Amino acid sequence: MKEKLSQKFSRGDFLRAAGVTGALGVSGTLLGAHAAQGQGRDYQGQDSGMGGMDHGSPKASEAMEDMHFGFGGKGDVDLSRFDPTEFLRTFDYGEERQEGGRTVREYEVTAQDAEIEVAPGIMYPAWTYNGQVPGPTLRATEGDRLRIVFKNRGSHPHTMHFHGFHPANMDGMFEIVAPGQEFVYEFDAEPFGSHIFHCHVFPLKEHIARGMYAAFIIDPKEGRPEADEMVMVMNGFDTNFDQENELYAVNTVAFHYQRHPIKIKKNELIRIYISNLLEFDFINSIHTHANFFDYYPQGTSLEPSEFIDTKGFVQAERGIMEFRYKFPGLFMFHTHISEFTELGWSGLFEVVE
Ligand SMILES: [Cu+2]
Repeated sequence: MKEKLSQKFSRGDFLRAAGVTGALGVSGTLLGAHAAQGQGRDYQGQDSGMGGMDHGSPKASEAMEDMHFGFGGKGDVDLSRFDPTEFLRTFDYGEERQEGGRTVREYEVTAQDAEIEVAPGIMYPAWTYNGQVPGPTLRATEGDRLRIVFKNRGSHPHTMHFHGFHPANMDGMFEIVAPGQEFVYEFDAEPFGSHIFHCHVFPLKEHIARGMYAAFIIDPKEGRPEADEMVMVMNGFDTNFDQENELYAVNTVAFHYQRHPIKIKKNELIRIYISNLLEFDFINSIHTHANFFDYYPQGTSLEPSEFIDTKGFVQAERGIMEFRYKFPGLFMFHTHISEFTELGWSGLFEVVE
């Protein structure tokens, strides 16, 4: 039933459900609603972007609420199943132990089919690592020995293909793991950087579009400066299987960080491990409002290569963003591809003193 509903929902339906007439109107409305909440004011006096309506009437407020939550449905997803706010700062360091004088980290990853909620009321039949999309963010330090016990409990063959150095037989390319089978990947963590892993079974685009990807962070031995760290995986979902995405997001749930702004502290160093796993669309991007960030391509250097406020990404491109906000308040971050913004890839930082 749920699957049927999601399959019927097209890209155009999302736009119509949201009442979208133009990019500015929608962004203004969303931001206006949140700004009003954040500052304890009501919607009156905010530029709602709803030309021709009496902003002060209860009906208008209701309409605003509808538009605000209208993106992908009313209300919220079931956060007890997957909460993108929690995912943001969750790192899986595996089970750590010493073997022959070196650090070994053992991880358990299970492939499984799972219905995931990608927008309020919109279910998607995903193929996942550990029942979630993105999969767990695996993290280690350069030089650690990694052992990843991969169990395929899904209905299709899968693998784990890590970006980084490893022997040919650990590439997750030829060692297809059939349903019910297991495979143990073992290799050294190198080079340090902001990496990814994903399934490499063909048809590749389906295995990726279904959700088989995650971030893979290798820290430099000397570490990086203390920061509030988070992971953002840019993705999208083709809910009616027409090889085109109906909605877009960071960390899966459309508009999640719009509904639940990311709280950060004024002047604190923020570090984001960001990657693009979007399928079907060739390019994605991130733009931070009222700020610029240091950017480290692939995270393989300790020196930033750019100081920018917008960065484009092809598929599998990733890096590290570092910045601080010097003013308190709500600041939008979103892809600068306006169409994707309106279909879910948009959020807010809430900078507090
Ligand atoms: Cu797969």
